[in-house]
Amino acid sequence: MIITIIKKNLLIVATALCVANASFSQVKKDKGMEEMWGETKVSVDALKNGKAKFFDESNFGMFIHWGLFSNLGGVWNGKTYYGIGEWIMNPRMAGIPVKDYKQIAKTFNPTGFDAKKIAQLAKDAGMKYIVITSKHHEGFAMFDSKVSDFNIVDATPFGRDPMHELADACHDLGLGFGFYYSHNQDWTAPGGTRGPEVDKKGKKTTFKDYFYNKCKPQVKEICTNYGDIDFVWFDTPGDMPKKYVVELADMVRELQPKAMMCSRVGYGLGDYASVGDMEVPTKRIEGLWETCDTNNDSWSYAWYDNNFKSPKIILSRLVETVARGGSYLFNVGPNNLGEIPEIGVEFLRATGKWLKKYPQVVYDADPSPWDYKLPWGDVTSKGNSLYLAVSNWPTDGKLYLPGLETKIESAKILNPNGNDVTVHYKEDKNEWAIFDVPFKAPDDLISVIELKFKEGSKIIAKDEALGIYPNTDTELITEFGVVVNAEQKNIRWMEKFGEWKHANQVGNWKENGKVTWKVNVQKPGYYYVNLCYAGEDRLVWKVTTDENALLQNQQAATDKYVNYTMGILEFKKPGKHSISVSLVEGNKATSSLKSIVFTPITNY
Ligand code: H79
Repeated sequence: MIITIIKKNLLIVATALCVANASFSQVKKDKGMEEMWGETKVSVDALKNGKAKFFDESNFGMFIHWGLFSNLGGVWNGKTYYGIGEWIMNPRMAGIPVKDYKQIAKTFNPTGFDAKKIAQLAKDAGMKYIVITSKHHEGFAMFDSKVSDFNIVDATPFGRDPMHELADACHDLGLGFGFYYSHNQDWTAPGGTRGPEVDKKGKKTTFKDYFYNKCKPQVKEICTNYGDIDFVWFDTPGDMPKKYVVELADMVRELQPKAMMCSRVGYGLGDYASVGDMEVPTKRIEGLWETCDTNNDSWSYAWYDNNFKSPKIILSRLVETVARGGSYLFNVGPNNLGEIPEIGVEFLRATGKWLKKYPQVVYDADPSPWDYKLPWGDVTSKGNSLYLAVSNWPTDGKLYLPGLETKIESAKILNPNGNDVTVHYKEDKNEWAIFDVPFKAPDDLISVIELKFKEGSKIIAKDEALGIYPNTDTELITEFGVVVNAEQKNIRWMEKFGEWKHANQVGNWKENGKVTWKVNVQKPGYYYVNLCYAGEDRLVWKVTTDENALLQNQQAATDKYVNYTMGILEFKKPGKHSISVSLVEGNKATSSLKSIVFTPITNY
């Protein structure tokens, strides 16, 4: 079966050529991630029966990580452990023995928990649904469970079921609601992955024991006792045997036919793909997908973690996700009292204020006609409109847009407090549209320019050539270059325990290895060229253009990606060019190139 999904209007084109197991559209991801977070095949069945509509249009939801780990807040026995707080029990963090960990419940009394307040915050933030951890890898049920007494009602002085309160609050406010459930890992239940290998009586246990004694019956509870739910968000399937995943997914579909399951259930059984933790993809992804991100660095509350994303960063990452075709699930971590740190609350409220002004940029919006973000911000679309969401407002009164093929009919700055402001523009012969914009950004956070096109026209951006901008830095990532005699690969790494960084890079350089980008230069002249790379010792890189410009230089290299200046490069003519980077000297195996950055040199 050949299937095309045109994401937002849920159009499915299927030919009659039926092949078993082909009712999936594959989302591109590297293998390593699949091992960790599950395959990312997206079933189109969800689209067919329409249950994906709510998810697809919402584009913005609240994720909540809350559990016993929140009572620790990153501290065990007086020592702070840095990294994702919900992993504090892990041997690579505090290494807390199961029996000690279970004791934490005795002091967990989140009297500040106010479900209505949290649901109202999600609503004020412009989020359309909430997904909360009903049981994370620690194995502690944050709901009233008859299956295991290691739960918030039976094991804590709190004695309430906060999941009930939150489900009700969401339903009252018209928000969607769903549960996260760690189905494979359970570190305190015998037989759970990374859990004890023997039961209380010392009898050896298997994954099967955990699955039938705890996982499946608890998933039944969350799918039965909380009314209609919109999401069941499983995580880290690892090497959980397929038969259990199938059994679990079947049960969820039976009990909650409208609930969307993310791909992390495993074996391609999800309704939509979940890309890597904290990853906003750099390139357009087809199909239904989501990225989950967190409001600071950890998922769960950690006392020291004050690195909150500002409203501008939240909005930029949200718009960027929507512009690549996805939905943004944004996490908060209530503390030991059940309260979300105030700074996170304030920033979310400001985020919501902006979304109230410009809802059309995000809700039910289609992706950008460009596959990637632009230096000044990002673009979403709806019908015959494009929304330019400008987070880096130009300081010289000009906003540049490269490669637009469809003719613009009009442009205006959206002004929710008054009249929209018409923007004058011209389209030059090298396929740039140039807008005359005010020197001061119209909006303190992200300003929006709406471009209108002829009714019914398909808005197309030519992106075989990447714009080199005359008034801002242009970063070209290796993902959009053509690579020969070297290896292009998405990689991820941790700089703090569990906090993932992602990059597309070119490594494993061979003789004559080269990355070449096609570019469209708006203005000829001099540009500083920086290369962002990691490697060893010192490296010599060479940059050349089709106009025979040559730049070659040696700089230091470390195992972290750093921007190094190579020198000045001249483009003699405007328009299409090619630019190549190669490694001349240095350890070819460990050198990794991430991007090239052009900074225009003006006013000399
Ligand atoms: O709930 C959040 C994370 O706790 C969870 N997913 C998000 C939404 C998650 N569980 N596992 N992972 C993410 C992958 C993490 C793997 C690692 Fe590790 C944990 C890397 C370092 C710590 C396990 C232990 C793999 C290497 C060491």
